[in-house]
Amino acid sequence: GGTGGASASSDLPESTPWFPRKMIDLDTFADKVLEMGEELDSDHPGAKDAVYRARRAEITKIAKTFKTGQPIPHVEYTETEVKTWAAVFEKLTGMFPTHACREHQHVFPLLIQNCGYGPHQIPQLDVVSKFLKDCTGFTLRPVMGLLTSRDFLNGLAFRVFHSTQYIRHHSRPLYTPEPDVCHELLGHVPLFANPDFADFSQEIGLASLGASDEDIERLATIYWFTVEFGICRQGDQIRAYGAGLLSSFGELEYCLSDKPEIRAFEPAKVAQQKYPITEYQPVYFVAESFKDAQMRVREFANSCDRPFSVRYNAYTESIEILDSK
Ligand code: HBI
Ligand code: FE
Repeated sequence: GGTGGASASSDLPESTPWFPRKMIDLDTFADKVLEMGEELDSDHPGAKDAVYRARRAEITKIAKTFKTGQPIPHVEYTETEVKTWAAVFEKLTGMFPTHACREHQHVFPLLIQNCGYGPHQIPQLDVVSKFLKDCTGFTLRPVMGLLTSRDFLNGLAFRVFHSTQYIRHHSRPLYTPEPDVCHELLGHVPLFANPDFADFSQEIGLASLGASDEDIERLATIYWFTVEFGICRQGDQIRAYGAGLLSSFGELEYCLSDKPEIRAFEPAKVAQQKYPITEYQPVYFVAESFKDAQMRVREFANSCDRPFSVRYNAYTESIEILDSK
């Protein structure tokens, strides 16, 4: 017993999928990345560029060897990399005032002041992680590429966001088929500095711990339509808060146009929605507020068939199991 690892887990049904119980358990995710991890997919703009691939491998080595509690090593980005960042930064920051939600706009100047955001350098994950920790308790962990939905969502239960540290290929600064540091820093990071959004994200993470494969699929779909492609009502306007929108200048324009269909955010329905991953979304779901969205996700999580519930203890950075729900 003692640390709550072995003894309490014997109380869980045997069919319960393994899940992290302490922050250090996240160290086991480090080398479990999906496709485009070490080998780049063939339609990736950098696939045939040996220099790019070697550089990417150099940066992902940080993630491969990272351990809980260590500072995230800084990367000295090249001139080419900074130029790519600058192109994305200039394009997107021009659109934020008219397209990003107010929470994103509130935090962005603080990131410029405190974290080195600007066109002339790529902010360091370590600096950004410390800033987020002060704002909401969220931290960043470097990751080599795409994690499974289960691992990725499980991290959110600990208020941990797995972030890539490499940048897209310089040949197409406004395109990337996978997450990169532009997507993470410009799309995700500003929202994780908001307390209500942090709570909302952690709620999805907590629901994912020990969930069935079917429920993981549903939660990943809810994640997709909120944290990645969510829009929200603000006064008489609709604005973007999803990182996939805030980091794509084409879709950011499109999502607020009259082309896509817009529906109310009801998790049970959202969870069933099919979506394309290589085209603009035909459907978006509009949240009334992050607090409202969190309550709805909590209700949805209670309707899932997990025979126990969980709580995060921030003092011990560990998960407590509550057997009756
Ligand atoms: N892995 N590193 C990383 N970054 C993501 O944004 C990400 C992921 N794995 C799965 C995922 N996103 C989502 O599409 C959902 O499946 C949770
Ligand atoms: Fe993302």
